[in-house]
Parts: sequence; structure tokens; C-alpha cells
Amino acid sequence: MPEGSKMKRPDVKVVLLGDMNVGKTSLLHRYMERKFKDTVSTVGGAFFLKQWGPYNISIWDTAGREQFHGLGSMYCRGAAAIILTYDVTNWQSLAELEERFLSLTDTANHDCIYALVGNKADLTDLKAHLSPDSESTEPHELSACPTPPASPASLSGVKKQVSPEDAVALYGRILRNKGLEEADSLPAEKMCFETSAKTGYNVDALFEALFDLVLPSILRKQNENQESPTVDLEECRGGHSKRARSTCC
Ligand SMILES: Nc1nc2c(ncn2[C@@H]2O[C@H](COP(=O)(O)OP(=O)(O)O)[C@@H](O)[C@H]2O)c(=O)[nH]1
Ligand SMILES: [Mg+2]
Repeated sequence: MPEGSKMKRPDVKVVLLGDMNVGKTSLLHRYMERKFKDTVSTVGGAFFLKQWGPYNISIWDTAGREQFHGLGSMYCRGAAAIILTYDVTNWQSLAELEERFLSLTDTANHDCIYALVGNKADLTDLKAHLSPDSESTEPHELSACPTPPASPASLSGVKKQVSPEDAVALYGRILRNKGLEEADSLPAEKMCFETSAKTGYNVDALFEALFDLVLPSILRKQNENQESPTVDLEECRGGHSKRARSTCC
């Protein structure tokens, strides 16, 4: 691609799915902008492009509101990884993943990778609460399940409603839903995370682990010499989304 070209061709697509308010937009902001804002809104969907080594990864944020649900399966088309996000303080947000969002992922790649992410861990877990709100790229232990010790008294007092075991059990059901054998798939311990967009806890670890895991998918696609859709960033800027990278705010 010539230098200075406005056209960027995503090599692979990663999608964030989950109910409204679980923190999808905040996670993306935290990772891309290294910041947390208390009020962010998502209009329809927005994507960011992340350069990962020689590759361009598009990360799609979606709006969890009812009116955008029809678009969910469109966002998932051709996805190499889907981040199913819930709020650890809200049991229903986990249930919704199975009840409403899983069916939207049928349009993803046949070898799509699924990650389950319980966000807002800062409200329930001391380690996530104390995680430095910094630029640090030091990964926390990837085994976000099991959870760090909780100390609700010193935290928000908000009760943790979803345990790591609940997430692991759902991960198993997702694999079965997709007709995948657990033995041949990525293990739940590697694919279940607890994060805090607020403090940054496990956020880099989540995205970077996923990026590494989708590399084979990129290579396979390149081998097949498949064309991936080209995104004209300039057009996105001029169209209904003002900034391709941050139409969400
Ligand atoms: N305490 C806490 N609040 C969060 C976290 N992530 C998001 N929030 C808050 O939850 C609300 C919804 O976040 P948002 O990113 O808009 O959720 P989305 O609808 O899934 O995109 C906002 O008020 C955020 O400030 C987090 O990790 N910890
Ligand atoms: Mg949002």
C-alpha cells in the first residue's frame, strides 16, 4: 500500500457484543485511547483500526440497544473473534449473551474465537479496583478466571452477581452451540476474562491475547488470497460518522 494512502485494509475483524451498559465502548476506549470516561455513548456501531505488527485489526463496537439488534449479525459477518461482554455485577447481562446475542454470531467465521469478558471487576474485586489507572502495558495474569480475592467492604458495596464458574459454564455451552468439541477448542481458562475499563485491569491482556490468537486466521485468509473489504477512512469521516475511529463519543 503506498505511503500516505487513506485506504486501510483490515486484515481481520474483532467484534464486541453484549448488552447495553456492560462497558463495551469503555473497554475499547481504554484500550485505544488509554482513558476512561464516565459518559460515553455508542450510536449504532463504530470501529477502530489497530495496527498489530504488520496487520490491521478492525475492532467493532456495537450498541446493545434493541433498535440496533438487527444490525448485530451484520457486525459479526466475517468476524475472526467475538468478545461477548457482560457486567460482573449484573447476572442478567450474562443471561442476555446466551438468550439474545449468541444467535447474532452465526455470521462470524467458522473458526471464530469467542472470549467471555466480565467487565466492571473494579466494583467487586480488590485487585481490579487497585489496578493502576496507567499507561502500563504490563499484562495481568491471563487466567482472569479464577477471580482475584474480593473485598466488597472496601469497594463499592456492589455485589458480584456472576462468578468465574458461571462464565466458564457459559463458555462450554457456547462451544456446544457452535458444534465445537471442548477438547479441540481454546480452553475456558484462556478465554474467560474479568476486566475493568475503569482501572485498566486486564484490558491490554484481553485484546492482545485475542490479537495473537487471530493471527492464524489472518495467515489462512492471506493464503486463500481472499479479498477483505476495504475501508475508506476518509469516506467514513465525511459520512454519517464524523471520525472513523471514534464515532462512539
Ligand atoms: N465501575 C465501572 N464502570 C464502568 C466500567 N466500564 C464502563 N463503566 C460504566 O458503565 C456505563 C456504561 O458503559 P459503556 O461503555 O457506555 O457501556 P456499553 O453500553 O456496553 O458500551 C458507563 O457509565 C461507564 O462509565 C468499569 O470497568 N467499571
Ligand atoms: Mg457503547
